[in-house]
Amino acid sequence: MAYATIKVEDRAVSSASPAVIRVVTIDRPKVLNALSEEVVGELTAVVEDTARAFGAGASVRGLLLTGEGKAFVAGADIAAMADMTPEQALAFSGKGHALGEMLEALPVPTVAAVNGFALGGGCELALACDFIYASEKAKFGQPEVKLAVIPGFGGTQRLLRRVGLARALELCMTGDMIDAAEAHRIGLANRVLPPEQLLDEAMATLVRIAAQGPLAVAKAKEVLHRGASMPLTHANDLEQEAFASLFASADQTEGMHAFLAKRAANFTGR
Ligand code: CO8
Repeated sequence: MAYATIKVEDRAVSSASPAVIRVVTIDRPKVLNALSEEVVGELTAVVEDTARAFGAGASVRGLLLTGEGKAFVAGADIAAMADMTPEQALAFSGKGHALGEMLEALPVPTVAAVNGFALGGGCELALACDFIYASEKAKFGQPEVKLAVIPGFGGTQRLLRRVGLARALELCMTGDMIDAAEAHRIGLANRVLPPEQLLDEAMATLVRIAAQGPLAVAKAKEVLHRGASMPLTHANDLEQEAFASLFASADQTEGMHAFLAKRAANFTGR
């Protein structure tokens, strides 16, 4: 598929395996990769395609999201939003929410490799990924109040869930930017890395996950994301059912018997 605002590359995990990691680079560096409707539409298309490919048994095992140039994403495109009506803003925000929910529902792990500014919709896009690896040069923030609006791409709710109410309130109400070290300290970023190691380390994690049972990885992701907004007893029920369902997979038999036979497991995703 040809895209105008993003670059998409499937990178092999190793020469011995058909598995690939899909690397998606947002590519509008002149406007610091600001999210226009077109970018949101293309990201949605690539996430949908990845979900379809996994469902059809293709070997895509992870998605890495990053930005070209000095920004990850400096927010939604302010030029495109400046004259929006409330109805248009509602529709735009809806597209952002749909993308965020699709990323969370994707049955493969997603990493935001935040190479620079992740502001507004950019911070929200990173928050919709399973984990955030930050370059030492990264800067995070929800500066929407400076434009007299609020986050509209899931930021208020995902920040709240990731860093807690007090920190989310502070970030969303001051609009202050924080650096990578602070993002790590408050639990927004999983790791902080020298810029030249960022993509390699994000890839290395996805490659490590790609060696695990794919159905189990997908279930772990699903149970954690869905359980996060459920009462504990319901979330435990979800875990129990997911745990049991994996015992119907060939990979569970293979994984456990390989362990007992002291050999490497050969997972097939079935
Ligand atoms: N939208 C449009 N253009 C932008 C944006 C943006 N968000 N950010 C930067 N640009 C443009 C600048 O206008 C500039 O263009 P030009 O060269 O034509 O003047 C170019 O990118 C380079 O930017 P700067 O010259 O400003 O670069 P600096 O290094 O001086 O500053 C900053 C970098 C601090 C990141 C600065 O550009 C900035 O503050 N940007 C805006 C950040 C912001 O407010 N983001 C939040 C936007 S609101 C939002 O994201 C709400 C999301 C809601 C829903 C989304 C649903 C999908």
